[in-house]
Formats: sequence, C-alpha cells, structure tokens
Amino acid sequence: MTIRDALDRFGATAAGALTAEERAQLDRDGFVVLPGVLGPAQVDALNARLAALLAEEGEDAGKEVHQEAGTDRLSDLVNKGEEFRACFTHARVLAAVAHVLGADLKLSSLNARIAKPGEGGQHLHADWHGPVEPGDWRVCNSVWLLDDFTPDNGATRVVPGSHLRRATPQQEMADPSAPHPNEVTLTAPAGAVVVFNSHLWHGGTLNRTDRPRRAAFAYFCRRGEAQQLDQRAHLRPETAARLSEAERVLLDV
Ligand SMILES: O=C(O)CCC(=O)C(=O)O
Repeated sequence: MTIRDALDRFGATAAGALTAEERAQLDRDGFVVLPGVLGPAQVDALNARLAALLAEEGEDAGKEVHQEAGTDRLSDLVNKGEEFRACFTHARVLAAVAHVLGADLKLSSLNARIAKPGEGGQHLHADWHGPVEPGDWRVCNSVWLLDDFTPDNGATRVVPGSHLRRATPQQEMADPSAPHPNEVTLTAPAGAVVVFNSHLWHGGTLNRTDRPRRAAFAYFCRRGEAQQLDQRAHLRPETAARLSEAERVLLDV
C-alpha cells in the first residue's frame, strides 16, 4: 500500500476534508485551527492516560525523545495506548498535513508536553535546523489541545507567515525568547487541533495559571527524513498486532 492509498483510507484525500479557506490559511499564515476534532470524552480519556503514564514513568517520562525543565513530557505515545490512535489517523488533520507536505509524509513522533504552572516559556523556534525554500517543506506539526488554550495558560505562540521568511528566529531576532511584534497566541477550546507548518516560528508561552496546560503533538515529516522517534525500532508487538495496513504505512513500520 502506498502512502496515497493510506491517506485515501483515512479519508484525508476526500473532497471537503479541508475547506478552501483552511488550505489558504495554511499557505498564507502557516497554521490552521480545526475546532472540535476531539469530543469531551476523548479529551478526558487522553488526559487520564497521560496522567497514568506520568505516574508510571516518573523521572523517565519523555526520555525517548526529550525532557524539558518546567514541563512534563511523554514520548512514544503510539505504543502507549489505543486512545492515541486518533492523533495520527484523523482525516482532517491528515488532510492539513498532506496539504503542507504533499502525499509524502509519515509520523515522525507522537509526544505530549504539559507546561507546569509558572513554567513552559520557550524561545521562538522552527522544528527544523535551518531555513528552507517556501514549498520545500520537510516537517509539519499538529497540536492536540487537551485543555482550553487561553492567553494565560502557556498556549503556543506563532508568528503568522514566518514560514515564508527563509530564516530562523535565531538568525533574525536578537532574543528569540522575547515577544515578537507579530506573534499571536493560539487560543481555542480543548478538543481543537492546530496544524502548523513546522517551519513556522513558534514556541510555548509561560503558564501563568495554577493548573498545568496539557497538549499532545503529532509531528510529521517527509518520508525520506529520519523520524524524531524511530517508530520501527520502538514498535511493540501488541501495537503491531492492532495496526491496520494503512497505519503501518503512515508510521513506516
Ligand atoms: O507546547 C507548546 O506550546 C509548544 C511546544 C514546542 O514548540 C516544542 O516543544 O518544541
């Protein structure tokens, strides 16, 4: 099965999976907010599973990919619960990722990042080591909002259109941790997904509330790129047993 067949199977190539305005926003601004992708029960189930994993993994949580002070991170979620399947197979999300990368994509990693109260601020960055020519996109990310994202709770900030600048924030900003004059903070209710071109300048903001801000990140790359987490090397037999052929293609396992 080819990746195009797999995308067909997930409904990502269906007419109407994305509106013309959503596609135009991805091109122009570098991101699109898809409201209501998850219902409240799914959000609760994902949060319950993340809490159980954090309790189980303790100090080791996140270490397969990255640990970060001030946050709880979890990695390799493909192998850590059927609940997470939705995060890499959703028709509209895959349609948006395919709009950026073309029918040349695979999952790079599926992680969670939880910004603790009083923590979570990040430099503006792109998820790629250097500038690329517009159109030659290598990576695309999706943020799965597991709490309402508000102006105060550590929601992701983005600089609309910055994916087209042929430059990284480090190259253009004296201090990438500082506010950018054109940045916007992504606010939306839990259950929404924001798909963003990963060459877009973005970063977590400081969580100024007394509650954690929870989100999962399904990160995609072109098929020729190395995955952030080698899905084949990490694939557990029980996961392999439940994957469909289309899911295997998407994970490249
Ligand atoms: O959690 C967020 O809002 C952004 C996270 C991010 O961009 C990162 O960890 O690289």
